[in-house]
Amino acid sequence: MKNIVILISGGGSNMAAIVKTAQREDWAARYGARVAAVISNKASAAGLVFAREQGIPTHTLDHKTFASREAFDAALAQLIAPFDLPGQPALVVLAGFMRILTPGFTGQFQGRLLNIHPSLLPAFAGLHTHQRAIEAGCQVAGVTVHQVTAELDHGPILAQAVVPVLVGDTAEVLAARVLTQEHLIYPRAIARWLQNN
Ligand code: NHR
Ligand code: GAR
Repeated sequence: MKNIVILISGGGSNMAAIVKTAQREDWAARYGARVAAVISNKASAAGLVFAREQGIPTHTLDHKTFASREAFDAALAQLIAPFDLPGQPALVVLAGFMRILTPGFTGQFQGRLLNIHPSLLPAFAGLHTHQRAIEAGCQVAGVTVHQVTAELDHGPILAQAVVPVLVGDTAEVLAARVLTQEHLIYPRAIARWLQNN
């Protein structure tokens, strides 16, 4: 069985969309894959509650208790290790995960480390994407699923979706419009990745 390990920091709605799609489409039978664990860097992440309700093992790894990013990432890799089997490497999925990962970590999981970023990359890498798109006068915004590399929000693009920016949009309103697309394209991109890998 190929293990999918999902990393979150907050609401976990993308994680929930992936879990629900995996159930509905029976990814175990179709791809031999399952969501094996959900890891959060924040104990308060609402997504942990959903994951536990689904019977998925959860872990919290509080980055504030580590002296360096390297130490945090090493502990994160240790948590993933039991799911990372010889011949069956784990797929690691960032879903609203808010800690920048070190080159050591991204190198270890290169090619099987995915992220969803709420902008049309290469525009608006980094944070506060919706506010920046509105302030730039963009008429469209959107979301990108990409492979994670050492360089933030710059890995190969796997999927994108576009939404309009409407007159009067606030960052919150635009974020909600983008999020509905995230919930559609992230499960699709992961399913395609599973099919091809
Ligand atoms: N790590 C690498 N190496 N490469 C990427 O492409 C990554 C990554 C880690 C996370 C998600 C990303 C996004 O989609 C992601 C992509 C957090 C920050 C950030 O500045 C930036 C981008 C992303 C996630 N984080 C602050 C930090 O100091 C903390 C911010 C906070 O806690 O609110 O790590 O946008
Ligand atoms: C999503 O919009 C995701 O694209 C974004 O945070 C939200 C998380 O929602 N990710 C980033 O901004 C990464 N820096 P969720 O926790 O409900 O999936």
